[in-house]
Amino acid sequence: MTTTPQAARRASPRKRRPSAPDPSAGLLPQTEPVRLLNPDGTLLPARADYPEPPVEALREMYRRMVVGRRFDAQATALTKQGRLAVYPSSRGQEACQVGGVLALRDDDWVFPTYRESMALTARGIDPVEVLTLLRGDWHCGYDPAQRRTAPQCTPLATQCVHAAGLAYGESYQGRDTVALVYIGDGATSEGDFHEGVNFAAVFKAPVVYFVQNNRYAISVPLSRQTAAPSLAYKGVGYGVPSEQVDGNDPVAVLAVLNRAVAHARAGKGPYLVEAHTYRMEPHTNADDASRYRDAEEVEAWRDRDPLTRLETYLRGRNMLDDAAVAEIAEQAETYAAQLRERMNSQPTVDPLSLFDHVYAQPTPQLVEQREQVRAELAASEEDA
Ligand SMILES: Cc1ncc(C[n+]2csc(CCOP(=O)(O)OP(=O)(O)O)c2C)c(N)n1
Ligand SMILES: [Mg+2]
Repeated sequence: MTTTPQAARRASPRKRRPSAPDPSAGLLPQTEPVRLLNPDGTLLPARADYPEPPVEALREMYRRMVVGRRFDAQATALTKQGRLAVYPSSRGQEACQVGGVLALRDDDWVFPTYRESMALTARGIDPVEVLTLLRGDWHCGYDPAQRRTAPQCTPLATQCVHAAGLAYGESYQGRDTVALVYIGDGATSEGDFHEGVNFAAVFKAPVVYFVQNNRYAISVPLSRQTAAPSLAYKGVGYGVPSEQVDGNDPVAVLAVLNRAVAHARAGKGPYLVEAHTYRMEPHTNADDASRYRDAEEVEAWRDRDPLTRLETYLRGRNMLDDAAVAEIAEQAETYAAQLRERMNSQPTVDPLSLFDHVYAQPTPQLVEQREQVRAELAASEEDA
């Protein structure tokens, strides 16, 4: 009788082969977003992987979030008064806006998008400077090298490659600075996102890619943006450890970002964090969000407000009382009043300055265009 190989295998007890190590171990995000606070602001059981940040840091986070929300409302109002050309609000995303900058040192770099005005003010940049670009000027308002903050990026995802290059350069020169990239859910479909993450992974550039998944890319909902189980999975294919976090839980946002930044600073390469949050306002003042989403959906997210959540938590830890809440609210009012006053005086801008600083040696085309504008301005002055 002949025995088939299959039958022989069945007859002899199978030896257990030691399983090969899982190459994705340590890269995959948790199946549920990390959460340290319940939606009502009470603390969940402590976890070893994400220690709770110091309560003093969380109190400062609360202060910056309150001031940030007031700043955001003021900027929206300034747009209605014609003082800004456009304003993309980040109301509802305060935990991410402030958490991103609090996780960094002053000498680290931030690569923001157009939605990060609040983050930049939370970083201590003068709010009038932050709003310069949105006011319609040709420059970003602040000195990027001095503030370690790139200009707010409008072309989607281009900041991903800029950050990879800069962070690689910093580490090449022996410095331990980290670059944090803010990016939206929609922009993770762009080629530059993938190229940036891939480069950073291969060359171990210390970048934290911080995806604020606010569920919309203008009118495009997340369900039409990706078939991935979560945007955090996009890092795994490039060998980048990735995590997802409840983006309206300020304690968790800071804890997860602290770990991501520490990883990058230790020379272990980039990290990707997806924060699940929600854009409470329309895309910008030029958008009508009621055309593509229901009021009930927005209302449901109002109940997950990151500010109320942090306030409840801090009151429970005896780090905040009525007097402190009132004092911080007053600070926010003063901040907004000063901004209003300063923005109400119109700067005089020479249109010809548009051509300055483009090149050290202007190209013949630029010289020609400058001359055209100068002639038009002179003609319109004569007509007046
Ligand atoms: C390369 C490029 N393509 C298209 C646009 C137009 N655009 C501006 S904002 C936006 C949506 C981006 O959505 P998301 O990345 O989710 O960021 P959010 O606005 O929600 O913060 C689009 C398509 C652009 N600015 N740049
Ligand atoms: Mg979005």
